[in-house]
Amino acid sequence: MKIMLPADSKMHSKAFTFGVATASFQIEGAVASRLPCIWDTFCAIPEKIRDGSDGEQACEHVKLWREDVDLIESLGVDAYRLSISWPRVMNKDGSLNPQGVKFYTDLLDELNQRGIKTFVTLYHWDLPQHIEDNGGWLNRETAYLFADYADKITQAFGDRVYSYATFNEPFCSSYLGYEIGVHAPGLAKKAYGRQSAHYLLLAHGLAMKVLQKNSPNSLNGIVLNFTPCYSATDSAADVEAASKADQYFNQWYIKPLFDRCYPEIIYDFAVEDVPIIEDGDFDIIAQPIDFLGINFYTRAVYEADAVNGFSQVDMVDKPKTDIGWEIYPQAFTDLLTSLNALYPLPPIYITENGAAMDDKLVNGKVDDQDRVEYYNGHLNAVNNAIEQGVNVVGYFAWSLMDNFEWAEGYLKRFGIVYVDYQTQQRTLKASAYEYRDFISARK
Ligand code: GBH
Repeated sequence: MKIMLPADSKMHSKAFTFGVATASFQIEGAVASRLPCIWDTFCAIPEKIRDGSDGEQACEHVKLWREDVDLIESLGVDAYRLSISWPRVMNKDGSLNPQGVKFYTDLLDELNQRGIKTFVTLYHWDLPQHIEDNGGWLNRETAYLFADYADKITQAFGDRVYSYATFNEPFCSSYLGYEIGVHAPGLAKKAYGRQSAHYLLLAHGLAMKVLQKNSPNSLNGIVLNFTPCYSATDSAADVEAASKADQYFNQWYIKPLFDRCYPEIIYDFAVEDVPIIEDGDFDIIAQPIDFLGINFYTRAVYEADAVNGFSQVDMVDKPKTDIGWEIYPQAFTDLLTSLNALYPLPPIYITENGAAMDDKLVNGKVDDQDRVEYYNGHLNAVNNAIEQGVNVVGYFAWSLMDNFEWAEGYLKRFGIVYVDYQTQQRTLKASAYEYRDFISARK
């Protein structure tokens, strides 16, 4: 199996950026050299993480980062997307922690020296625990603390960063973390989900202003995840259900960025579930962005539900990855063309796309042909969207290497590089070789 695009694809041009992505908590380890964060706390609650694991070791990236930069370079990618651990770079009193800052400036310097573009996400879910203890994303004050963190860290980084994203997937923080409680901090109330989403978006807007002031030459934006919603049948009720699910899970996070309001499903809410929104909030949220990051993994199918309005249907007998997510590349094309029709989008980077597979290391090799096929199908889906006029300018594979997969612990492997957690040895999988060859074949 090869990764192959049509010969005339725009993605064959060197102007298109290819990269690999990671996130701080999922790879760094070295928890003792930073403040505790909500994921440390969450991992300590029995039953929350499927294998009972935590971020204590992970990929020991803080120790092995030089080796990991070699690894990234060996793939021949144009860019590396990483996230900054807020609890590693800031002290409780709001001052910068020089040791934590040095870790990232050394890393960024090394990447820059090797001509690898740096895509930095300021928040990939690891909120300092002392801020959660003060209400976390249910406290409006946290949005201002985030803007202050953005201010200090971007000044410290100077011109080292090619692109900043404020947040990774506010949906996951608000819905998974505060509404259904399967992610940190593990709270479960609809009103919490909606309120935290609003303060996360407010924090994005406040931080965007800071980024444009402190780092006007970098490409600044946000990363959103989308799970496109399809209706189980053509019945009006199911079509309506899919539309409501789409408003709730997807449009909720993008519509305010452009249209200065939430989707109309907000009018279905019970009074106590409607978030507190202050005058002027939408003007802050809708700061112009230089790029939009889109993370895509799978789609979801919905049917009407008398109680909840919509409920997800399991796609039995359909191809799935080993984490149970349906493999449906057409949804990627549909997503990109529909967003392009709905909003005046800036250039788009696909900031994550990938598959979890139960990889096995056999005689020093991992023959993950199913993952190669996933990448081939999804890169072609992106190419189809580009052909239909969508301005996608970059693509990042999730992930550089196997890592801590949140509530799934270390059981699910998303890497194109295999990690043996006993020895911390990294081994390129077949998908890494195919991705490398595909990238190097560009004109
Ligand atoms: C991303 O989250 C994260 O940014 C990254 O840290 C993580 O490792 C990676 O993806 C893999 O999970 O329940 O079948 O409807 C993605 C989160 C994935 C949430 C798809 C919604 C819907 C699947 N999204 N999921 S399903």
